[in-house]
Amino acid sequence: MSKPIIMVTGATSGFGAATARHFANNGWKVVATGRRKERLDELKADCPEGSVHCAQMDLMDRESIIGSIAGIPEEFRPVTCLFNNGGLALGTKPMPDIRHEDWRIMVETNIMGLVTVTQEMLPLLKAAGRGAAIINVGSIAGSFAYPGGNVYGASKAFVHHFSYELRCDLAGSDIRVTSFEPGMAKTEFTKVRTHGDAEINKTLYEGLEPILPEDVANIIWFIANLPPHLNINALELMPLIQVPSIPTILRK
Ligand code: NDP
Ligand code: 8X3
Repeated sequence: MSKPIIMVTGATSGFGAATARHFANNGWKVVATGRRKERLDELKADCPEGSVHCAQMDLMDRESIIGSIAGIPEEFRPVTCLFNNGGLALGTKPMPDIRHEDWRIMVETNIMGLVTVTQEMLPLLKAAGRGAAIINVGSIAGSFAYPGGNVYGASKAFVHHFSYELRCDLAGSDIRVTSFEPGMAKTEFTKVRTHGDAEINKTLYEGLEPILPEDVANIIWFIANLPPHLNINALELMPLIQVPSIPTILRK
């Protein structure tokens, strides 16, 4: 029997890298995408022979997405699961202390990149038939507002709602759609968000037990391998040390 195939966006780091490794080491084939070619090559070298196809892709560039998908070789088609994971936050400050350019990059990556990959991947997912799945990475930031969340949080609220819209549009097809919405996780996310502050990325998690990339890989594995008649619409995940608290009161 042919092996199932997962396409992972943002496979060069964090959730995406851990998920790509987990699937490749457990009998799936993986189409691994991202901008950093050397990291894609490292991932491929670490995984079982023939299990990974690397496709360099910039989520902010529609032509790059179309070209990468067109270049997926026959032996990595059809695709059973699309893990729409690539994305980022840029900036931690509340308005008006924001950089407009950061907002543009977040919208182009987290929103336009995700919808474009989805559209271009639909024929490959449809061809996989029963059991196909799209897993979109949202965030608790899409449900819980906080100062400095602004466009990042709004982009993840988009991911949640777009996932539900897709469920409607794909009704009657074999494709499941899940919005996966994690809270605090230790990846390179905060380094990227702070424009490269590796120190903050270390100290932020000191003394805490955040979600780890391997935790996410296990959950994506669970979702992708559910019986084909089941669909998790949304899955919100927090580490135990994070709580969904009541809205803040400002007393004068
Ligand atoms: P990382 O920074 O570790 O990984 C982000 C991945 O996204 C990288 O592989 C990066 O690849 C890719 N990416 C970013 N921009 C682009 C682009 N323009 N084109 C292609 N790929 C891109 O962070 P995480 O693993 O934490 O992030 C993964 C997802 O999880 C994101 O969508 C994030 O918003 C979400 N998330 C993270 C949480 C956290 O606390 N860490 C919590 C909730 C959600 P490359 O740079 O090589 O292109
Ligand atoms: C990342 C989670 O709370 O840092 O999506 O915005 S949070």
